[in-house]
Amino acid sequence: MKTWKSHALPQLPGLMPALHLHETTQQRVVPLPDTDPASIYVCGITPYDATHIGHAATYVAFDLLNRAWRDQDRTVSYVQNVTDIDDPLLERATRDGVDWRELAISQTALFHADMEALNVLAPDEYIGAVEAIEWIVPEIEKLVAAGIAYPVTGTDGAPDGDIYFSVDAASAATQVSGPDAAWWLGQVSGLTEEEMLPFFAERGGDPARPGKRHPLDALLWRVARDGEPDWDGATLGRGRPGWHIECTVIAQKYLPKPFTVQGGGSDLVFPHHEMGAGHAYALAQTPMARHYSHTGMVGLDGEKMSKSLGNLVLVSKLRAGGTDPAAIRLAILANHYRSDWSWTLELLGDAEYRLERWRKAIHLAPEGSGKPLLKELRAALSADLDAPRALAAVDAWSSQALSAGTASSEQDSDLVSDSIEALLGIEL
Ligand code: 5CA
Ligand code: ZN
Repeated sequence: MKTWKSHALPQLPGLMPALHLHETTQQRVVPLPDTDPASIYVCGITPYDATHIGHAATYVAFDLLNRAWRDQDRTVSYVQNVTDIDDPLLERATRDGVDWRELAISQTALFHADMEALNVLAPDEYIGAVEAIEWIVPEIEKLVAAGIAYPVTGTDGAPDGDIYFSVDAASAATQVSGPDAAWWLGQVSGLTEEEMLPFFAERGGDPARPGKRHPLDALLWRVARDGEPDWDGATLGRGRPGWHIECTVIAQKYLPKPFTVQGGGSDLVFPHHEMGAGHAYALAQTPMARHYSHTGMVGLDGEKMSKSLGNLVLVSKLRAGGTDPAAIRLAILANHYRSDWSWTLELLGDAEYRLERWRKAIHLAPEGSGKPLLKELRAALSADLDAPRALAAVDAWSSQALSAGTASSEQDSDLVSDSIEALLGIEL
């Protein structure tokens, strides 16, 4: 599928130091693998009610990582999906009386325009779940053949056609030797089964479905139902894939096994990334990713901003109202990517004021001020993408520039403006 267009990336003198990033499975900040190339998969949108500030914050966070890697002169492979077939998308299309394909196409286009406006570097591969079905089917067939996937039985005791991933069979099959040679339920999230159950029910799972071997077994293939779209499933019969296997297969098709970083919001830790890791391990006998990284949840008025709650602030609406997208990006960057935070008009107002100040200061760069600022930006971003610290550094630099009395230099202005653009994605 077509992706959006990246703005040109200024080249900076020198290199970003070694990167450290919080690792979900270890719950601490660790050095990132520094082998080239770097590879990242970030879970994309389900295309309705896009793009709200929570989505934008997640993609801006991983954009900082992408920019940091590029500042280390690394080659980066970036893959993102779009979940263009799923129950919530079908439900929304039915509610609004529109064709689900039209809804997905229009919302994906809106998302791309928002990403471009927010100066998020585009992924190399942007893949829809629908276009991936032909690759997904043989992978599910492999899991069935290996005894890791099974058809559930209906109330009459006969298989009803839906295929599930057996968490017990998968963890038993991955107990092979080696330093990281295993997957078990809880490897990614660190949750106990008891803690998993409510998340599973909330986030697309069906713990109470009769006929499953384990309440946390996840859907791999849903056979055709009346009134729902379906695709050729070869030996699986017509139907459509479950959510987690889509991302697993897309990531494994386009990225190394394992790839460097799996990213998404913290709402994806369980079950999505947990199950994805299990699927990947069962298919390739290697971990899905070396590193799991998750962003905090953005809220509005004390609640998570989410499509189901309907408490959304849309990037496109703000843009249509004349808000500068660089101010939206700055408002996002004022929060550390791992913290949960709330969108407020005050936050946007502060970002607009900050942007105006930076834009005034950029023409008055004190001589010799560019290099120290670049060094501090790199230090902040290499330490778990500390954008608030980077913003504070630019604020301090701006105060210095705006206080009269120092000779300004065009060379320093250029370096500061390139640094802010290349590392923070803010165009002055
Ligand atoms: N299509 C799936 C991933 S495969 C999905 O979760 N789609 S989504 O549209 O619901 O979310 C898109 C991305 O934004 C995901 O990475 C999700 O974790 C993140 N996200 C969703 N809501 C928020 C929020 N309130 N704050 C921060 N990130 C969010
Ligand atoms: Zn995903």
